[in-house]
Amino acid sequence: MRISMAFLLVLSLLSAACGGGASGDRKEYKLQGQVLSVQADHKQAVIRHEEIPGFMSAMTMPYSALDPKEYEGIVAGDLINATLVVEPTKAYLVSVHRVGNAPLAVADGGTPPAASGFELLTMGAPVPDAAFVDQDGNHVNLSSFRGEAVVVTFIYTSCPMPEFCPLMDKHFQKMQAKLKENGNILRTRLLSVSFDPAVDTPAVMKTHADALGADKRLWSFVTGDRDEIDKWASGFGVSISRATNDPRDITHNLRTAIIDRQGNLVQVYNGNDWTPEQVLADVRVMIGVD
Ligand SMILES: [Cu+2]
Repeated sequence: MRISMAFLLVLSLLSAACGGGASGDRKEYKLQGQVLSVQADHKQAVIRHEEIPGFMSAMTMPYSALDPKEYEGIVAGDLINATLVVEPTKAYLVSVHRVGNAPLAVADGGTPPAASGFELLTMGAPVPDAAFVDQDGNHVNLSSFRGEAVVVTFIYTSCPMPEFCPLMDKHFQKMQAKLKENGNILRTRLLSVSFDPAVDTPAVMKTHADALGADKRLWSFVTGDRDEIDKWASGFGVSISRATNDPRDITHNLRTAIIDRQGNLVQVYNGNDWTPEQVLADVRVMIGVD
């Protein structure tokens, strides 16, 4: 189930306001599911959970615990109940209770289903060209940005999880500000690729980009043919699955990559624990100012 537009609007308004005094915007949901894996430091567990009415469909994804103690004694296969707390800038579990244990299905390992036949790009190799439409409805290709370093990430504008796409948007917002500070001497283009073209039309992307203060000289939102985008994204390690009964229900991981000015892949970041400073430092070191 999709999160309501009203709630999304509240989320985006709050993040625009730096989240100050946002305690009234904490939401809680009951989560029931099976733990597929727990990190050694107990900070995160991959959980396959049932639908969370009013918030998200059944899916498998990593969840942080507010306190790592919550995951102590929890092992793969455990069936749990927990409370999912969603705040404007983060989501986490509290009150994790083990209610049983069941064998894990053979195919489960916490990894999303592999997109069959797609191969990861090799570091240093050229990134295949891709055709996009941007937030102004213009047709652009990856190769349109040749001559600029490109920092690319994959998102959809209605993603409900604060630590997923909305965090990528915030990181890109910060990178844009830092690039502008020095007149973009790094000659770097920020590229947010939506894998949800059915919803993310140019008009929707434009509204989203404007709300984030995206300056189109530095930061483009693009999408394209859904299957082509999925395939292109998979080269970076992006895995996207959509519920069969509702293709708007999207489960995805996060990848952010740096492409050099000649169009070669030079770096890929997994997940959401990279920082804008780190990525721009890597652009500076690996590609340079020239
Ligand atoms: Cu997302």
